[in-house]
Amino acid sequence: MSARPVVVVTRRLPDAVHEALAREFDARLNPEDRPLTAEGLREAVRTADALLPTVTDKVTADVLSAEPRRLKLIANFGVGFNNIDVEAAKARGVAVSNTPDVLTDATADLAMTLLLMVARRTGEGERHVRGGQWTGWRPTHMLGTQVSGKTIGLIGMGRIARAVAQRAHHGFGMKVIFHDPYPPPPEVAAALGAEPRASVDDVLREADFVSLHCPATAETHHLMNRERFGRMRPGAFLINTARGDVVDEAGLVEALESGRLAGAGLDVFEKEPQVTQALVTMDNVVLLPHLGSATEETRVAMGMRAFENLRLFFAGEPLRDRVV
Ligand code: 8YV
Repeated sequence: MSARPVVVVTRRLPDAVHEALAREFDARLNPEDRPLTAEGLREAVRTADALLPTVTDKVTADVLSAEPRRLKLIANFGVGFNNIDVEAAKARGVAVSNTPDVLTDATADLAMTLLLMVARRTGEGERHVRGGQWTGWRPTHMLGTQVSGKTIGLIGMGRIARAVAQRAHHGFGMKVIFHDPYPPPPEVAAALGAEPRASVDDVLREADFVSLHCPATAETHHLMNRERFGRMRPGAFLINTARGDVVDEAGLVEALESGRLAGAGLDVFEKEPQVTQALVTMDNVVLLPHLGSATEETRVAMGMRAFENLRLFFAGEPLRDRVV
């Protein structure tokens, strides 16, 4: 029997995924969940047939230049792959896969969670009760913003944005508008009650809630900058479950401090796990530690999807989720 492919798994994954990986491969697991250093990743490039990284592993051109290279596949745990220099991987003939579909619902649920939390001031309310400050019900206490009937503007209209549109329109009676350079077919948008707009700025001008659903690329870096915040409706809210790089956090702080924006709900940050200090002090900002896909069911499904890509690749079959 030929040796089984060596797969380096960078972080601790759910048990069911560990079991599947260990059954099929010479899986180098990380039950202690210690993040790999750049040198640890370079070592994996030299000694493993495949790498299963997460968003916390920066698979840079430098990491991929480690020689002699044994690595043939990077099976990313996550749909976003901005942690990987995919051009450098492609140039070296290293394939890359991701895990779409399986985290769509969980992430859309979290976008709605943030939207509701920030509109209804629930983080603030929680802190109020836990802090022992609640003196009793009163008609004008902690009034928030009504969600039902408002307009949500989606930047990007891929899988997750569509699932948000479904929830917002059919669940909360919201008007849904969106911009995407590669829009879905009109009948798909219509079924979600979603209307296209010609530009990001057109969405910003109209939306009460702007929710980001684009990938982090060179084009979307700081897409939401000072100028764009200035084009949002006064009193609008920003929701980000995409990637921190899409938002200029300094510009966001200014827009919140000036009162231009009423609030923000953020699951992702420019320099995770660091969070711009000014945001931490603001009561009208909800901050979550990158929990978009963090359900038991979804994290198992993501692991099994990465496993499926690994299995197909080493069986000589086409990857299900090829990135490059
Ligand atoms: C993951 C995500 O938690 O899939 C993504 O793009 O941001 C999250 O679902 C993270 O990327 C895991 O690597």
